Amino acid sequence: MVEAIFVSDAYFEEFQTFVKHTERELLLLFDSIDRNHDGSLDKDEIASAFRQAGLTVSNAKLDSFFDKIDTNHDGHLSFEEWR
Ligand SMILES: [Ca+2]
Ligand SMILES: [Ca+2]
Repeated sequence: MVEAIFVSDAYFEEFQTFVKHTERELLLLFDSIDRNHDGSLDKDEIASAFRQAGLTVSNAKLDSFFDKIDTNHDGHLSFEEWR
């Protein structure tokens, strides 16, 4: 990445803060969806998260959303897959 040479340290630090912040947000979101606190999200937890957000999602949509994130297809979303 040639452009990186011209990026100032200040900008880089800002970017790192942004990434860290985003990751924290993602973790908070992950934790709030992980109702049984087993460190992974199953389809029911995702479904109730959608419901809680006031979204009606069809089973087919939920399945394809889940499959997209569940890269190892074990039926659970780890934080690694989630982020
Ligand atoms: Ca869980
Ligand atoms: Ca998985």
